[in-house]
Amino acid sequence: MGPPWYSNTYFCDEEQEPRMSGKRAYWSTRFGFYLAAIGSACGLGNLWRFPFVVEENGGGAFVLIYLLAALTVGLPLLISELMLGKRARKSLIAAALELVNGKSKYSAIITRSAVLLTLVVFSYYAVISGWVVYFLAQFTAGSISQSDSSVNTMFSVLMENGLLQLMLVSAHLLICAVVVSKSIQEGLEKWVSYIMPVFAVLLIFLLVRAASLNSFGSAARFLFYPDFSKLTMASLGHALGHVFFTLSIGFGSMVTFGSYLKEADHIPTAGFRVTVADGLLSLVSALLIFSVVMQSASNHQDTGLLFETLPMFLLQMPGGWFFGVAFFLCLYAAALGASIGLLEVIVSNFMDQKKWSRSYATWFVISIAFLVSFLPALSSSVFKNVQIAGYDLLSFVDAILINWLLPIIVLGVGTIIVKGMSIESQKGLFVDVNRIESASLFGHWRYMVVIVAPLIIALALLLQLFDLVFKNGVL
Ligand code: ALA
Repeated sequence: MGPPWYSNTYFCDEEQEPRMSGKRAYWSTRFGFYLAAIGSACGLGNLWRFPFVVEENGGGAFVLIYLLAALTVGLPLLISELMLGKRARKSLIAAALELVNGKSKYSAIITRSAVLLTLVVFSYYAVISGWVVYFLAQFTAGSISQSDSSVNTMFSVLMENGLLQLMLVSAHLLICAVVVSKSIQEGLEKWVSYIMPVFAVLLIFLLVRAASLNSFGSAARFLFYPDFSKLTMASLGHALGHVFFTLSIGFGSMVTFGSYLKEADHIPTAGFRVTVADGLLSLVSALLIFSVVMQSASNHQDTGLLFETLPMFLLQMPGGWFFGVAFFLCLYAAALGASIGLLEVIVSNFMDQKKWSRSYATWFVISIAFLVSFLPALSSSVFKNVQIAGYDLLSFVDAILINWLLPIIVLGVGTIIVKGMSIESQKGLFVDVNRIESASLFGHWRYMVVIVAPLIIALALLLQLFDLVFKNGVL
């Protein structure tokens, strides 16, 4: 049983394990596809990462650049990845190699690096998901009280206890493994399709409550009034990195999602809706979190921003315990949906490449991810004195993965798609004969992916390099 869009005949393909047979399953309803794709895109990137990246980059001007980057670079590249998946109906590595008849070393290197990057991101994401599990458990047990110091102490205890963090990571990885090894249709979309709409309603409700705080106006001004003097040379790179991370571009998850689209589904519309939903969620989350941050006198920043501020706000509401449990439950569902989207990519690539069974591939990947997670999980305890270029270890891992490696991989994958696929097949996948405007949009899309996106990514990387070399005194 499930919501109306989750039918018993969810997939048209009757194969038990579509990937093993080379056949692909399809979404039975379009709405189901959107919820699953949005569920994979929306997650900790929107609620946990976006607010602290905005704070680091000074607010409104950064938000404006982020939104422009999402529409001009993120959306066109998201469409490319969906196109590749829909055309090849395979996972990233196999789909990209098929484009070049398996002959390009460049394609093999780029796509394998993308899957490797996804594995590292999945592992580091598991650490933050573990923090969510911790707060969910604290709220459920009623061991969190309505005071700033209680919330801060709780967060500090978590930060200082590396073993606890590793246990939380294990719990999260175990849940992901069980869901993914049970196969995609039973795992991924069912969870997402239940919880994401509830989360959206809860966030809007919390935002309405936050609108009564004195700080709401200042938060709105901070987020929406662009003060360009606050930007640094690295801000464009931070905006792009976050766009790719939050839309799950460059990880291959959108290639996997594209492979499940039906023949009649219009890819640009799908990409546009996912981008808009993801952007709205980020803006709502940031407005909520900054209203709360600006209301309290204490200083919160960096990766702890969400966890140090929101619990207190929730507790101060009538029925605070209930809202705390509901919020962290929904946040965990979002984190799980995104984690499963990432894990699915790694597992399906191993299945396609090595012909491993789903279960073997899942447990293999989970074991590696657990080992990789040690570094970020212990960054605030065992490695707390390690500082690299002014970053603690967790922030450094985050910056290297998202601001540097991800844009490079995205550029590589985008190049494979636009060069490897003939213009005729791109047109066939992009244009919907029933929509007159889609033929002219095709030219704009090509211009964005062939010229604008690569130039902006290259410029962002160059500016970040200048920032690193001159501001941090490398030279
Ligand atoms: N796109 C996922 C998120 O934003 C990874 O959390």
